[in-house]
Amino acid sequence: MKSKVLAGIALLGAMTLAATACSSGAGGGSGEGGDDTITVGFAQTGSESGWRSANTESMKAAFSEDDGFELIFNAADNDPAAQISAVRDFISRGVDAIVIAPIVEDGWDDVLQEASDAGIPVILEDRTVTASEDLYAAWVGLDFTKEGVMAGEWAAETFGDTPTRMVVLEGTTGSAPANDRAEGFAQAIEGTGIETIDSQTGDFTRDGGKTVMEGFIQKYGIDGIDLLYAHNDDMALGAIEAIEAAGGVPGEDIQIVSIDAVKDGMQALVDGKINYIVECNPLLGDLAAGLVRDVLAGEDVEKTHFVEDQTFTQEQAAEVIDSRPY
Ligand code: GZL
Repeated sequence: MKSKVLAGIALLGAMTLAATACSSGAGGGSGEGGDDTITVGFAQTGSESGWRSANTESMKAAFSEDDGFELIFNAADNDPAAQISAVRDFISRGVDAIVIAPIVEDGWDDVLQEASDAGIPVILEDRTVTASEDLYAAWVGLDFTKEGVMAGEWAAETFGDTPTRMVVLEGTTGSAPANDRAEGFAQAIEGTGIETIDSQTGDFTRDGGKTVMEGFIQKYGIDGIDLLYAHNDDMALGAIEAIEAAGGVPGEDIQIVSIDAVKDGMQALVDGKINYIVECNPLLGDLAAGLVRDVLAGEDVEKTHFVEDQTFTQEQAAEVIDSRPY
């Protein structure tokens, strides 16, 4: 499968210019807007995290009326069945294109086939699916396995052969980021002294991270845990509340490595409560809009488009936190 690696925000800007320059009306106005308006149904996961809010904002800004779109937005509240029925609703409304951030990887074959049969192209943004790649036009997002590897490499370098008791706050069960971040991290810590003593989903939410961490602390005690690997910042932030409520010092008694690099996570990193963060760039709106235009214009687009991520230590976070766009 050919893929394209898109580096950083600068390229996002270039894609925006390209997308804006593309001929409008490529959708033929078969949706609900005027002749040249491209009607797009966007099935978002929900509003589970700070990352999701930034992603939704980016998508709404890119699929704006000023840019020739009519966006029909649905947030599925992290409910896979509700998300699939939202896509079916887009199909019945005859939109020009459908964009999906799939909550979980499985269960998409039938509805994607229905969209294909209806002649409505589907673009995936953010998370991936296990359905055949013939059933969607393109995907743009992040390399979740690589994010897990980068987080694991920090842990391996930090703890090495030292016996280290780690607990894991997993993302939404069945989601690509949860599966791939677990896999990448495990690859990176192979042969080290890091042992996973417990692992449970916090569903990518702050409350979920706090509740699960409270359970870990009840079971092992602050002194029984050396390291927390959180699949996203929101769960790490919830865990920090639980650690502090139990009289522990996050970032010291229990070191924390997380993924996303949203503003609140980066602030906790600056404050020394998180030790390392791997970025997961949510600003995918311009790329997704460009792909919708290209696909509707009949252009030959590559199937996968990776956006590159970076990593942050506490020192690096202090240098950049005020200039970051999310
Ligand atoms: C990753 C995205 C994940 C984020 C979470 O691209 O799907 O979902 O890491 C979000 O914060 O809830």
